[in-house]
Amino acid sequence: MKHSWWKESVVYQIYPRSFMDSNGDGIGDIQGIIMKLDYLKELGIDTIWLSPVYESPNDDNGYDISNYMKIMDEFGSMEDWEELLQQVHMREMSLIMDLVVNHTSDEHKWFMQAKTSRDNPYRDYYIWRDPKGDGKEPNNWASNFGGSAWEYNEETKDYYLHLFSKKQPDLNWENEQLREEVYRMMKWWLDKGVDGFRMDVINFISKVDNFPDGEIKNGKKYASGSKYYRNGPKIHDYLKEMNEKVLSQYDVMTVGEMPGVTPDQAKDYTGEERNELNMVFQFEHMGLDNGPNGKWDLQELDLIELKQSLSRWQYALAEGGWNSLYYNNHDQPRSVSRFGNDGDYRIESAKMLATLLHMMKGTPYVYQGEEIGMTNVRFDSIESYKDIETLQAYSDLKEQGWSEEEVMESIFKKSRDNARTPMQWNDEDHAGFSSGEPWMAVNPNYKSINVEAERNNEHSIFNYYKRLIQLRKQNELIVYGDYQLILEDDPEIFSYVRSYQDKKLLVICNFYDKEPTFKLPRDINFMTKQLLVSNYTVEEQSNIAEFTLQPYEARVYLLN
Ligand code: TEU
Ligand code: CA
Repeated sequence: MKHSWWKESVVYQIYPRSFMDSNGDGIGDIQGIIMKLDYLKELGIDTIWLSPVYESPNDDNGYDISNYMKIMDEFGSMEDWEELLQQVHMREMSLIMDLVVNHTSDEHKWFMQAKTSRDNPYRDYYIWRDPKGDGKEPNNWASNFGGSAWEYNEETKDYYLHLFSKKQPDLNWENEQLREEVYRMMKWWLDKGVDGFRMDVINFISKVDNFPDGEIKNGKKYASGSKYYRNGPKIHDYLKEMNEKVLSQYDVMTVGEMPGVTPDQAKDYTGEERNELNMVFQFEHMGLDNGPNGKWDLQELDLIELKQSLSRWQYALAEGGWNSLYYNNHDQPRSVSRFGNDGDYRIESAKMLATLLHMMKGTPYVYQGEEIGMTNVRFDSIESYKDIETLQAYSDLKEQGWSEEEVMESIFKKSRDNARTPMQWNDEDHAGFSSGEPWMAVNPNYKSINVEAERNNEHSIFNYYKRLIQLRKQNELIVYGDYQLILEDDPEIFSYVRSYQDKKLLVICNFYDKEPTFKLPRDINFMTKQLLVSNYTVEEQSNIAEFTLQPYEARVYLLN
């Protein structure tokens, strides 16, 4: 397997609005990030992924971009951004930017032009279709945020496609001039020195061009059109072109966000010889606690399914592809609340989950606050929620007859705002995030869960993450070793072995608060064992052939 810097990196995602406010207006900003770079260096981070900081009307918190080459006023100026890049590089870290080119904001100058007339030169940068029958939408696709995926435009008497909010019109990648504009913009950032891109819903950019109706389910008004726009017919042509014209000319890393991608498809996107992307964010494990009716339909996670899912990805991309490893980002609830236990075993379970992920093969991603075990939030009323998807779901589910309690229970478990409450830096007002009123309320648990407290405690989650990250740097085995799931059928223990040259790594994680017995499979032979990390104190001489695990216990052994 070829060695690369991005395979050896640990990435930290910053959601700028909620990270650190430097000027007291309640909104996180670029100078705030600069203030915290030493903190990220201390944690051992190599690469920072910055969620969008571009000019935006903020219908979807910056994922609706009105100017790709300007910084959002609230976040600072281009000079601030340049200072950030320089400060990141000075600390020998890299910076990757969010590339959102499936859609723009409806306030982008291209769309402002495009919507004015059918013969405007920018018209074809977007996707337009005539009304069907007596003025209806061109097809029955639902937007990912609810409602129709089509919006009527008075001036041109037709509809434009928006797979997300109506303020996020989809770009038409069939148009070569549009593609060239995107490539030019990417080069402009790369020439400034950015080290790569995280590409927003990049497997949505090629649509099946006859726009067939989707299948209506459960009496819903709109259907999912996803099989007609995910991994569409020209997706590989576009990515190869982007690679040839832009990416291949720089030493950068790329990660494509890809809802609905399968392991086989991911192999094509990330195959070493294919010249497309380095890795993808897949969603399989993020859907395991969804019921048949999707994300708001709550379902208990089945550990066997999680083991099978993560292992399937480890095996599929073992040769010539590469995995990204994540539980958290700005769209997902907090992992300690979702997969762990944010009550009595918050610390143990956060460490166990981190162990499980960080010892796998792939590039690990840490989302801000994960490293201190930040949890989901339960705001008293829907008024405190800000996220467009959450607010839309609240009204849609109510309309479908859900009770207030049922809706709020789903929001407590799944809302994207769980990840977006301000970063908890200390136990002072607003958790040290801002001296003013934050744009979104701080999680009330900041008095006990915060960076300052974590840093001062050698047994903290933060110091455990630090240890896991160091281990990855000290052991090529953790980066490049082969993966093998063991104890496949155990319903409580997630355990696997990594092998590299003549060494093995044995990872043992108890996923629940019970005390199951671990039995080492007989075919795992070794002469010496060394405990690399654990979340409980382990006796030096303890026997690993068979032993009882404590609640959420995790251990990693190096076997020789
Ligand atoms: O997310 C893509 C995506 O599929 C999300 O809609 C995701 O499924 C959802 O948030 C889970 O409930 C990306 C960005 O990460 C997200 O923040 C944006 O809202 C979206 O694209 C549109 O740009
Ligand atoms: Ca600010």
